[in-house]
Amino acid sequence: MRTVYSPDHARHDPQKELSDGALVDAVEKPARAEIVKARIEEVGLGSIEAPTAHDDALIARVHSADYLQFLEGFWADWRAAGRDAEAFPFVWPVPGLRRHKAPRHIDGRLGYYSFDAGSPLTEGTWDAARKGADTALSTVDIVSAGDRAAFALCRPPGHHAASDFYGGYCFLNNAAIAAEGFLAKGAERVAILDVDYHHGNGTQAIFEDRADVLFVSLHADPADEFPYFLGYADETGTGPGEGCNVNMPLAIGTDWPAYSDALAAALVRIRASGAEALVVSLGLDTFENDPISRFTLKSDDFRKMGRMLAGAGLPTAFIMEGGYAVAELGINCVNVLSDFEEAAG
Ligand code: OKP
Ligand code: ZN
Repeated sequence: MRTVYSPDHARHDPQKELSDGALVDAVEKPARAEIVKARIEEVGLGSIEAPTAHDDALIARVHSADYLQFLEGFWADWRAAGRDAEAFPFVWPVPGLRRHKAPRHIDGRLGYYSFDAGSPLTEGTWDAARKGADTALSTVDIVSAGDRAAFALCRPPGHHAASDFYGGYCFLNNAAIAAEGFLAKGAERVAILDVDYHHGNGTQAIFEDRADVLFVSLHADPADEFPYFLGYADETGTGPGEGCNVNMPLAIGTDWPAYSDALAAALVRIRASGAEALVVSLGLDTFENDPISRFTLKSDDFRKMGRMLAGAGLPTAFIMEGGYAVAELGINCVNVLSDFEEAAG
């Protein structure tokens, strides 16, 4: 399987994040991508290629023009305000306040375009995220040209980013952009399967009123886990998208037997949808030793996951989401991909 990777992911290199009542060492850091890349090389999964440049058209289908302008220009605005540390928002337009226009002040703008204070914005964030979108779109090109699957080693991740706000370490929604890529190549229906431990609230929000993209997500129950305010089972889609959003919240401590039951049900939904292409939001943070998560999948279970995903029989773009920097991250990620490939034949 071919991997698309850009060293520019490391331009997003946050030092600290706000978590558990303190500024702690950042969890979403460059080492994550390097651990995965090293494992791909070690097992010889396939070539590792630079992304090709794509224009903004498909990104602009997913994100609003003003949000993209905010992200691209943020660091210059932040510097102009006399700041040079990593940026964190601290005030948000929750219900009861008004979100009718972006304020002029940089702190107001930060809160307007975000949903959490745990996602540092840095000097290189835009460049890294923009290259991540190219990375995702390049895997769509590879799959559309005939490969059964390809892997986008994106960093930072994307599935928490909605059309006009960032959060959960995510700035551009790479999986949503990939889905738009498959639609632009002629697919009438695309499925996104999100196996990250956290609910992909951004992806859901982007597609919840649409029938052309089915979103199916397995994740920790939001009553107990980030992002807390989306990801419940009764969110089934709105308007024309009614029935095209499927949330499967799972209990803290979920192990492979329970997880694989849910995954089998998710794959039944995807097969029944008539999707012509599959985007997998590949988070590896369901692993038993993930530093911030609380499911109990073992390294070998990721092989079984890869085989089950291959059973969907669809052209597949794997988009890296979460999964944090432990030594097994590379093993677990490549276990999914290599067993997918073996099972897909
Ligand atoms: C991003 B992805 C833990 C803080 C966790 C946010 C987690 C974002 C996960 N003390 N903060 O879905 O893996
Ligand atoms: Zn996650």
